[in-house]
Amino acid sequence: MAQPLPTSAPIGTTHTVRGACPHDCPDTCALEVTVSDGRVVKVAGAGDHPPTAGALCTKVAFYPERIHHADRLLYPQRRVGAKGPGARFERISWEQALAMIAERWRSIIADAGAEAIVPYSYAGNSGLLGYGSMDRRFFHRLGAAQLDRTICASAGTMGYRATIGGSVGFDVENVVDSRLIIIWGSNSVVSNLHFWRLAQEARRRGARLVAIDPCRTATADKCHQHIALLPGTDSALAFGLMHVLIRDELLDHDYIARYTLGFEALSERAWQYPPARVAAICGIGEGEVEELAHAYGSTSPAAIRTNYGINRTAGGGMALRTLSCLPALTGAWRHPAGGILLSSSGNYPVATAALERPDLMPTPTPRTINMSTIGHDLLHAQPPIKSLLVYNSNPVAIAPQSAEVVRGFARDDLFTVVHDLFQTDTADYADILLPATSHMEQLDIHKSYGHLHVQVNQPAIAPLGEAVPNTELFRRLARQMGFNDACFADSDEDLCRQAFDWDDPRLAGVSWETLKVAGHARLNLPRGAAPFAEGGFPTPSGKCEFHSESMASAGFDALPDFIAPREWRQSPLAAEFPLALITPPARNFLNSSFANSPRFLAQEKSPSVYLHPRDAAARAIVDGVTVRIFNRRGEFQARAVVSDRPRPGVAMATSIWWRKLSPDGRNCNEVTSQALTDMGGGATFYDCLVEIARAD
Ligand SMILES: Nc1nc2c(c(=O)[nH]1)N[C@H]1C(S)=C(S)[C@@H](COP(=O)(O)OP(=O)(O)OC[C@H]3O[C@@H](n4cnc5c(=O)[nH]c(N)nc54)[C@H](O)[C@@H]3O)O[C@H]1N2
Ligand SMILES: Nc1nc2c(c(=O)[nH]1)N[C@H]1C(S)=C(S)[C@@H](COP(=O)(O)OP(=O)(O)OC[C@H]3O[C@@H](n4cnc5c(=O)[nH]c(N)nc54)[C@H](O)[C@@H]3O)O[C@H]1N2
Ligand SMILES: [Mo]
Repeated sequence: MAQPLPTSAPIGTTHTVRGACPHDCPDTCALEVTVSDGRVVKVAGAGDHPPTAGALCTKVAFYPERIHHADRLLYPQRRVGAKGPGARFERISWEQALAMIAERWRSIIADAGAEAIVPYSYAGNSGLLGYGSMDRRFFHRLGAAQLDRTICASAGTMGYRATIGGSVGFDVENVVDSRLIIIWGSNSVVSNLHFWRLAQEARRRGARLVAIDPCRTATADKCHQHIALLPGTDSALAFGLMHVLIRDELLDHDYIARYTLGFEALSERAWQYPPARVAAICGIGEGEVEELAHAYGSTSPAAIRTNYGINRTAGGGMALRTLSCLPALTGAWRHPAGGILLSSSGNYPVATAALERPDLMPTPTPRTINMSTIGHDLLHAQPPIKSLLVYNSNPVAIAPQSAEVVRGFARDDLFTVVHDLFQTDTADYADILLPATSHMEQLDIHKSYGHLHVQVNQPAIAPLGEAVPNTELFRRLARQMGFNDACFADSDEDLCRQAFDWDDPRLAGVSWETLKVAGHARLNLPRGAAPFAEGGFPTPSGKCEFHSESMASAGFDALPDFIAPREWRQSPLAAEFPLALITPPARNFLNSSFANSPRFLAQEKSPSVYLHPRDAAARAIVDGVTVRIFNRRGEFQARAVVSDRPRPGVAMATSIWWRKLSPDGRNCNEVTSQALTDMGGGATFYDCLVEIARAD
């Protein structure tokens, strides 16, 4: 019934297998996995894969510890005590587990319809098979509710697409030749390490590096300049830059005339953002706006590397929509090392419909649940959610406004199935807990959102215990539910073959057969090229769209604008909760993954909140004391780090700790809100006012 297992090598031998890192990170590294006696003993970055260049982040370099962690889930289990922290489970067989799930789902479908069943998944595994293939087919065929996967990138993706047309940008390999690199709302050293390597090379060749971030991060430390704006004010800064570029004639009029749409209207809007106003909105100096605009307007090539850190406030969509106007104004796109990059994922000819089979869905199409409001929806959705299957995600730790999320998951009448490698905070609420393989135990095929290579992940070892990949879980569930459609019999290798449109010119010269042997291949896009030197944007007009008719007809502003954070520091709420809290990733965690590793917990020490000395002094907070971080939604505790890393008025707590491994049993999502972004229905994790006080 299972997939054919990789043949284990004879005892006493060592061999190396080509893998791909499946974590939700732009770098998608190529791995060399050394196996000895059926165990993974070493993981190294592939030297022949240009984006990886033989180097790995610390998390993945210690991967054998994660694979062979004593806490790996190895067998199906069912809960025997109460839901929640401390939940107890007992081993059952796969047959029992599948039968229990099918029986319960049949009765839910009979009573309330299949829409009462909700899949909850994100990118715990980012492989094309692991992320969305057999699982989607299964839920489509079941007629389950659909999940809108908005927790990370949907706002920025939509805003960027309005201007540029898709998730495309400069070829990251070209950035070594940039003269100015603006790292805008991204902490490359932590969350995009292999871009940082290229930026360092550019720096050695004479580039100037600028970081735009409310915190002086490890990345900002190493840049020539750091602009510490208030969270959620990026589009105001971008408009300030436009204002100066237009006022001081630092434009490429020829590029604008040929390859953009709506310049006049955009200029009128930019006119409303003189540097003095922008400085007041962003909490920075007027000179910083002027100086950055002049540097940007007079340095070529100039590259902007942005990321999703700026799409987590009320105006997160507009932030990316506005920023992405800049390179067309100065003609930065003319140069291979100029332009902007948010994500490169739109370059891949992924055969999404073949993988996911939306045609299996019933009509009318089942309802959609937004994953960013799962707490609210578990408590209030109508008709009610009766069952959840959680995989590739740990919502009890990572979803906003934990009090509602936890209350929702604790519902006695909710039937929850969790498939994971570990007993996460979410697993504590499972009725049935199923063991997942790691990527080193399964086959997969990968795109990337930070470079332009396709990769294969070959299984290195046999599945541990009775763990199965996501694909196999849903094959088994399909069989149990009596779904006979041929697509449920596809093997993982069949799925790999179906994952791309191999006839697309971007895959010219690459086939599944060649890729399987080589391990990785660059998309067939010209090296050293400037993709939009002569326009050709994937927008409806083919131009860079300052003015977007499609946004207007969808009910949005036809033009970019600045949208203030919902919890704005100048609002009445700010009197009670004067600090803007942001909760970006800790270096040693990947979202909540790795946050149960003794090694990385030791390195991160304890949940901490960074506070500027001025804000700390005003609250009699000294370095090292335990503080409460709170607002009307909830509170959590952390160790205070008094430091000038965050700018005054901003607090920064590294994320995402497991609740049950935190001293107070809670984490930073106690205070984050379920309010959504301006577009794309995204989460607003960094739109969060709090107060902080000593815990004693
Ligand atoms: N080590 C590590 N790497 C990761 C992850 C991880 O958890 N750990 N997560 C992965 C995932 S899922 C993602 S989406 C990416 C996330 O990586 P990024 O897209 O880079 O986003 P964040 O880490 O959320 O935030 C990046 C920086 O933006 C700053 N920031 C916060 N708010 C604002 C703002 O309003 N404006 C500006 N200009 N800056 C702001 C933060 O201080 C932070 O330094 O990284 C991936 N890589
Ligand atoms: N406060 C705050 N909250 C945030 C963020 C923030 O910056 N601040 N960042 C947000 C962002 S950008 C994101 S992307 C989300 C991420 O949130 P999630 O997508 O939930 O990511 P993880 O917390 O890493 O959890 C992934 C889980 O999938 C499991 N897993 C890994 N591989 C597989 C597999 O092959 N099969 C199965 N079944 N399970 C597997 C892992 O063990 C892990 O428990 O968090 C969001 N939450
Ligand atoms: Mo993310």
